[in-house]
Amino acid sequence: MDVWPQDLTIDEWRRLIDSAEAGGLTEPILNVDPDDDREYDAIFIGGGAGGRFGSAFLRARGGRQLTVDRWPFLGGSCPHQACVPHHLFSEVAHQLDLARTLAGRLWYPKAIDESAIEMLDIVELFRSERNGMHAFMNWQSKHQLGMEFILNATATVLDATTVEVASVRYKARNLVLGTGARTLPPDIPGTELAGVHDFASLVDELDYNPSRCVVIGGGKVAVEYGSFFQATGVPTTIVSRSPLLAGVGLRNIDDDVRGFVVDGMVDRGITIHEGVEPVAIVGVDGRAIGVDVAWADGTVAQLPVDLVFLATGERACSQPYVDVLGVLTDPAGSIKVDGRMRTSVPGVYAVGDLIGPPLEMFKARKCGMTAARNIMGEAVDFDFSSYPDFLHTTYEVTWLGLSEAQARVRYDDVVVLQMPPVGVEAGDIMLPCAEGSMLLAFIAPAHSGFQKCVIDVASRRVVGVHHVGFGAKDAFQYLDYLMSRPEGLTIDQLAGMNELYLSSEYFIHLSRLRAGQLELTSL
Ligand code: COM
Repeated sequence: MDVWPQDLTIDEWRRLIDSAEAGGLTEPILNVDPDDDREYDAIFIGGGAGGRFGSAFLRARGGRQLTVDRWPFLGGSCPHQACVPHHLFSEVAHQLDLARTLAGRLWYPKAIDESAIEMLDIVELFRSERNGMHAFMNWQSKHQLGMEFILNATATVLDATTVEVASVRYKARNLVLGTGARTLPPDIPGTELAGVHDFASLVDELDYNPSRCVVIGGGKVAVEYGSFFQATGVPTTIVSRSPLLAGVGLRNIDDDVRGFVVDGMVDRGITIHEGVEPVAIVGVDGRAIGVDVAWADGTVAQLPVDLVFLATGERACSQPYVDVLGVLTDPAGSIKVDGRMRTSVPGVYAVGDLIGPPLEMFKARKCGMTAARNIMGEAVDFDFSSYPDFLHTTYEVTWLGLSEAQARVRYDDVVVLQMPPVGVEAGDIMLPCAEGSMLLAFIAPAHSGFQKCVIDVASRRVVGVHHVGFGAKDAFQYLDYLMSRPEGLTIDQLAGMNELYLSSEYFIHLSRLRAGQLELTSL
């Protein structure tokens, strides 16, 4: 259907997307300007975060783009299966944890009604409402950003300048590939059984309330979804070959943060088996009923399940471009690009999860923007080797820069400002009581979080910040900006900032308590 002449409202977009998802609309949704005879500067294959932001930027620079997506909406997996449901589920985990922790105090009921908590309700809430977000993105992309796009249709790349969509060939000066990555299942029998899910199939397909879950994996996704499952009353076991949160991409997590987080998960009832090998998912009548796990001493035990959650990493969907264009990939299958997002094939760019880790939204969006700027004649690089990072358990965990251990290797003299201070137990003081944890500080101080700022004494520069609590993501976005300036951010500059809260996630007050020292010491 041709929507170019129509000025669809957000509600009309939603009905269109609903219809496409229900199978009522099977034809492509065409939003292509018939009166523009300019050649496309770029065709974006995939309208996720990278494709959408790249397209918006290229348009804003006066170029002409076409964006194609197999789904009937722009925005990609982030609002459909990944970041948005993840944030919803993590907020649910946080709220449930708060309700349980504060039960019987103030206006909180003596106990929360555990029978009213159903994981399926939350998944269905997301599933039933997500098209509202998709509708907005379509409306914004067309109405406000002036993008041309074709949705609900597969793009077939024929060569470096030609793409076929629904039997029509479109030519462009450049291609921008942005079709993401998919879960790489572990190489064990049984991953095809019913009841085995990854983050994507969980939101698309879950149709029962699980009663016991095994999560396979030890990284962010394992910890985040495991915490959600446990919080919704599903007893959860995490099985991981390596120690939890110790993968390469998580190397900057501070040891004290990791300890606080993992201990907190165990306190909340999650069973964690590290250094074990999942060897098979076992099924009866096509449905998973157990996970066979081998311990280091060779013994194998079966963990009973009705939900197995795969959090074993992702692999870029690069093969079609290798086959047709011959783009070079790394050993993990991610497309190789330079700092300008150029692949090994002239005129072909790649962005987002397709080029490998980190699989983060900011990176995808800025990759798209970088490709667009280069296509439009600017020579700009995007360096994402350092960035602020986060995960959720029932807490929000944020980190940026070096861990204390890393800093001690790199610098001769390092001090830390932390709360609770070294030697003080979490429950012994009502701190850090950062944003969003004041009630916890007064009622359950051990739950009020942890924070640490790492400083190089010689330069007085902040080289790492770490936070477990709530609401610190905002702070860390700005701290990242300040710390990554060539001149960095010193304890003295932090001490001069104006805090809006007593125990700020910016570490302002802790810095001010120490910045008077000419020879810095830890706090
Ligand atoms: C994120 C989708 S929810 S996009 O980056 O806005 O396109």
